Amino acid sequence: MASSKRIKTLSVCRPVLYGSTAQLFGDKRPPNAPPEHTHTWTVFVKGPNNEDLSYFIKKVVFKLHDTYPNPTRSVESPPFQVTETGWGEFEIGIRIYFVPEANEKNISVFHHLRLHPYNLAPGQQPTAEDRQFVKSIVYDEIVFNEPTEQLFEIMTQRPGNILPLTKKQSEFSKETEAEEIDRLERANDEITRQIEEQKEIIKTLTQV
Ligand code: SLL
Repeated sequence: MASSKRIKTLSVCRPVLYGSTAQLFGDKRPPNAPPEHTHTWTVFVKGPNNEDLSYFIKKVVFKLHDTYPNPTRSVESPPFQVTETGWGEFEIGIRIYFVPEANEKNISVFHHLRLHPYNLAPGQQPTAEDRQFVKSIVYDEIVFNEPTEQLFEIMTQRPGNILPLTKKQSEFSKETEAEEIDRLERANDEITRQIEEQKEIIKTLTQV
């Protein structure tokens, strides 16, 4: 019989996506939106193929900026997401609670809500579409080390314990991987530039 005993030799893991999508109002202004609001946005935790994660996630609590009424939003059933309108970007706290069988503490991540285009090459101007739809999504994996027997049973009854390599997903990973490499290369160039700049400064100082 399944129990809360832990299986010492195992870990089980599930892929998740968390992040946000945002859209400029344009002509379609929601009737109740305050005049200073410019965007509709959604922050979420979901499966890479939109699968239901509620067999191991009990609830997700999203902590919004204090300018929002009731900024702590607890979502107790899927979809684990909050949709709002607003004008500004801010850090959203995302706390994920697991089903009782897991006997695990909650985990907490932070997501920077993006409303404006980012990650553009230096000098690159955003297109109208870049401005209209902005998404910022992180791929992550939740790992249960030494799961309880009960959780192990729940997890192995479900498909998806092996990361399905669908076309969509591999494209997604490649896209984010390419963006990350790009970001690192640009950071590297910038640091090299700053080092050279500092070297020049030191040179002029030591010459005096
Ligand atoms: C900023 N530090 O200055 C951020 C704050 C606040 C976001 C962003 C509207 C809330 C409301 C809203 O978008 N708040 O009107 O209920 O950019």
